[in-house]
Amino acid sequence: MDLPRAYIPGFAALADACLELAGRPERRVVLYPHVNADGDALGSSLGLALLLERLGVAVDIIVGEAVPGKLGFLPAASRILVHDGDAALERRLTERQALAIGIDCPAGERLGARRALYEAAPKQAIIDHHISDLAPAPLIIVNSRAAAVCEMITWFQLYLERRLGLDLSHIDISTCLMAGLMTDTGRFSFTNTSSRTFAAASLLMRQPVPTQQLASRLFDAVTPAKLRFIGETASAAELRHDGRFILSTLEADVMTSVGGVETDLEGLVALLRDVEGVDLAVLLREMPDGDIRGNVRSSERIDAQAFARAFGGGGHLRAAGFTVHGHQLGTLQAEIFAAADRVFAQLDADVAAEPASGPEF
Ligand SMILES: [Mn+2]
Repeated sequence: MDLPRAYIPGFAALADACLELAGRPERRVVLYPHVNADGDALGSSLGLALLLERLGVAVDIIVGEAVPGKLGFLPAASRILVHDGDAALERRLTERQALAIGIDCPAGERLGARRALYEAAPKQAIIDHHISDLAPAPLIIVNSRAAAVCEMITWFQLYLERRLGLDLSHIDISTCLMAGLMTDTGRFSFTNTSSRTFAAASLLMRQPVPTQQLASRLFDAVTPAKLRFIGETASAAELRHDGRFILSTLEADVMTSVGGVETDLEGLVALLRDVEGVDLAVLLREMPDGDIRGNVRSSERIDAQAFARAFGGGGHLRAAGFTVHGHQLGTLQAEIFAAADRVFAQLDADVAAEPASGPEF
């Protein structure tokens, strides 16, 4: 397996900075995954921590909020420290961090309340795969073509193995890194999945990674609360425009009676969008403070972002959202239907205006 050459200078500097801390538990590497850490941010942090520890380097991982229940199964997840403003923890970390590494985020950004702690370290590094305008620097390793930071850490593992002449593979490392690869690629289906992603996955499979278990925990598992939300979302759904528009609502009392948490709501609007024939899906959710949160998803025929912008929100072309204050759910629903009427009237007019025959080849 060939290590992508572009990584080598960055990896060499990062390995130097880490390996000089080997055997010195009072001088530690501290990992900072982005706020609301997901499978890639946590999987790559845990994988890197376990990897460095095999080389005698002491590592801490500090996150911004409690590890989400669905990621609690990751090997060594219980050792993750939560930054909750505890002064003693901050002091301990400040004293012993020799190298702070931002994981899956650009420098300093998306670290929330941990930013000062990260910046207080004598040395900082970044490992990230988002598009950013970070200037290249010795300990800044950014590759926006990597599907996941877990892909980058897998190559870092191979780099260390070659440099040190060791086999560092371990089932726990592979499991953590595979979890992040699967998360950020939608189980190897998103367009970011490259031959390098599969090559990295192949390296991880030197160990018997329980891929089926990972897939079911990361993607298929449904909490009892989520099951109820799916039921409520489905039964409140209303289709219009020959089944091309779908709107559903979750009222505040449903949230209260089901008693679910934020992650139980993931995927609900995608469920609406996936209904056959749907081009535009909107889910409205009454928040406890009276605001209404709207999630918008669309097919390639419609601009979800433009739709959300009309209600003061924004996002991506196919996935967007908005929050409105001081509205009754019923009133907002009527406004959404009216906006959808305009969108589909325009769409139908555009289709009618197209030449009857397609382009000639
Ligand atoms: Mn990521």
